[in-house]
Amino acid sequence: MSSDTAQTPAPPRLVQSSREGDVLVLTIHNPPVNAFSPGVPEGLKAGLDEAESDDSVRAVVIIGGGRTFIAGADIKTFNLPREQAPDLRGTIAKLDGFQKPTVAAIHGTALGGGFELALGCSYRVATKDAQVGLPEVKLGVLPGAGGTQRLPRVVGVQKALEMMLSGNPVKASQAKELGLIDEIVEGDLLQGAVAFARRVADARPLPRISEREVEGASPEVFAAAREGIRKTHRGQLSPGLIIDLVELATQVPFDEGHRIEGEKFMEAKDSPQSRGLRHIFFAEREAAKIADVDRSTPRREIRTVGVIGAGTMGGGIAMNFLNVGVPVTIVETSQEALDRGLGIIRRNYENTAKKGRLSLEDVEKRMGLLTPSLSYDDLAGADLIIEAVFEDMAVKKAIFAKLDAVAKPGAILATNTSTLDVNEIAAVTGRPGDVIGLHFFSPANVMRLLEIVRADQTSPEVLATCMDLSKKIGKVGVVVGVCPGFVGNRMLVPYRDQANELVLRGARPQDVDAAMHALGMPMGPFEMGDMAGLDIGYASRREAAKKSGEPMPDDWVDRVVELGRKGQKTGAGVYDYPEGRRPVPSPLIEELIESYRAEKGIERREFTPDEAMKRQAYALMNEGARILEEGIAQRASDIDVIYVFGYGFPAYRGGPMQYASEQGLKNVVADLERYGIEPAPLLRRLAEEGKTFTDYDQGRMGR
Ligand code: T1G
Repeated sequence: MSSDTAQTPAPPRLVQSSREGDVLVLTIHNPPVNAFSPGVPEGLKAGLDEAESDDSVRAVVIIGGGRTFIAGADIKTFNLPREQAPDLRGTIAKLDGFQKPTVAAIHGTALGGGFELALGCSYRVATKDAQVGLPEVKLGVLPGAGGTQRLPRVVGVQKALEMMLSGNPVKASQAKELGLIDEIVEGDLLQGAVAFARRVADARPLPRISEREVEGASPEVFAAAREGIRKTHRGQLSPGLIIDLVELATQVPFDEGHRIEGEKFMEAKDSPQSRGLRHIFFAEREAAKIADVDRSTPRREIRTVGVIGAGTMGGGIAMNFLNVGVPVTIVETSQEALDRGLGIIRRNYENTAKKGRLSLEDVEKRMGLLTPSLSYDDLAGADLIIEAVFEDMAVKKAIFAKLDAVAKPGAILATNTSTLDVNEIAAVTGRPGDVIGLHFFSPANVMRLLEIVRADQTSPEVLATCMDLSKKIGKVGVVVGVCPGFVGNRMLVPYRDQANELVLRGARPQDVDAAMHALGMPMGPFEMGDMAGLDIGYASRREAAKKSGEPMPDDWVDRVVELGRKGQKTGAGVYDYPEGRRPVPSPLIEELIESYRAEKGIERREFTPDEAMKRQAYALMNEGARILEEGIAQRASDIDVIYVFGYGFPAYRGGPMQYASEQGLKNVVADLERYGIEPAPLLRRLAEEGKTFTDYDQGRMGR
């Protein structure tokens, strides 16, 4: 190689080789999850060469340092050119052909490529709390290092399809029953693995999964799997590829199937869908980082929680804490409201128990942690108090004034308001640093998104405590600033305006909703409006107009509400609901829209599904760009997390900002201008600079 060729720096040494007598131990040190990063394959291959050349070595144990076995390929390396990507397939091939027994010693989570590597070993042993799985489908890819060919050779077609299409891990005990694990090690894993390795050191022939046959193939199994993913993975690419590859494993020799698997993996990895899912994977984790709040910021301990209001939201919020063993005192204004609220909580738990997801004993344990009360005095000891009453500023202010008098010093005072000014609420207390917004999404015990609303004076400690708490209760916390609707609901306004505009100018409501179904949304704006209740938007628009002295709004949807059609709750809204919740286009509404257009002198025009979809998706993104500029959201990726976890935006599109970046922001601006929609200044600037929202985030976060 000529001297001036730039030497690619040697990868770091991430694998330590050591001896336990006649067993060579390869320990991977690549915190935090021992991802299969550059340096890991090199270390493992070197270790195997050492074992091969040393006759005193009778067997090899591979084990993860720190808290887990290899948790998968390093997702960050997916964008590397193929020749620079860590050679996972080559490492596993070397294991598969190795002439001495190799034992994977698993603790923590052996996932994806990590588990594929374990399947390439002769044997696998694990601690009892270890988990193994192939979650690649959740990243829009497929097990690309032999998993689609080896897994069915161990567990059969049906179970292999189940595991790879769900992407969910199985516990060590179940893995042992399935034949994926040879032994559960009690006590020290390394010692257990070494002892196991010694016991099998002379066993020949060495077991090789790649040499086994696949059991359980039938046309019906594959047909059922293909039918199933039409519902569970609507519009996605990789689930179908997984099914095809498992079917291939039943038809061709291992090496042929393995080769084709490698090709299909590259196809899936380079798809916009995988980029979207990988974007969300990292975005979810990035959202937990608060740019100007140091990781060392002290946290307050949350041992007990108070909830004010036992309505739908208050009850759901309380359940989040009961579920993780945190006692809750819930306060209402009347015994009847309290009884009703507790009844709903109990019924929710009992329904979960009926589905076998909770024991009756757990129901009682959780209900036992719930203390009903009619007095604020009972909140005096709470570390966190969450107000969840109806959206009226005067009522909320009165509550926070009372809390200021009753709550102990250091208690965090949170409002669950979905739109109101948290600064205004904080101002009625003498402790604005302890006041924050915790905006849960209904149903609060189910929806994973939690908008953590940072008021001007919210202290870093309170912010950091609430972010940690969101993870503890299984929520995805995203910090947002104070403005009407914060981030999620604020973006709904132009989204809904655009939907209404499409209908006003010629589209039918069902076409507008269908366009968002095509994007991957479970529900379009009109279905969502009918479900939430059209009267809520109607009332808040009027309230806002009254406050600001603007003229009363007039829109064709308002006419629907004025007919008493409030949505599902009145059996009719934009759609008719002849049987339960299934929306049926309504001739009456079609006529109402026609006459409204005539009244406004609007000439009807056609819209293609593509334009209908882009107008709506870009309306979301455009407002997101404004939100970013105002500093209401830390990152564009935070906005994506909000829409994926709170509003059903398809994760495989990566969220509204990522989706726009995928289209090319230059193209987006051109589309918006063609639609007569003013692009946000930041969007226009990024488009002119040929950048994406990810570039913006990296620039802003200095990454
Ligand atoms: N690659 C790169 N970084 C990863 C990573 C991975 N596989 N897994 C986690 N991280 C980072 C994560 O971004 C975070 O970084 C830190 O580690 C802690 O993660 C060929 C192609 C293992 C259950 O899909 O499910 O193998 O925020 O906060 O809650 O077939 O991480 O600290 O900077 O999630 O304790 C398959 C993905 C890959 C597993 C641990 N494997 N990871 O959860 O920690 S594709 C996966 C997880 C593959 C092959 C294919 C979880 C975890 P930061 P964390 P955790």
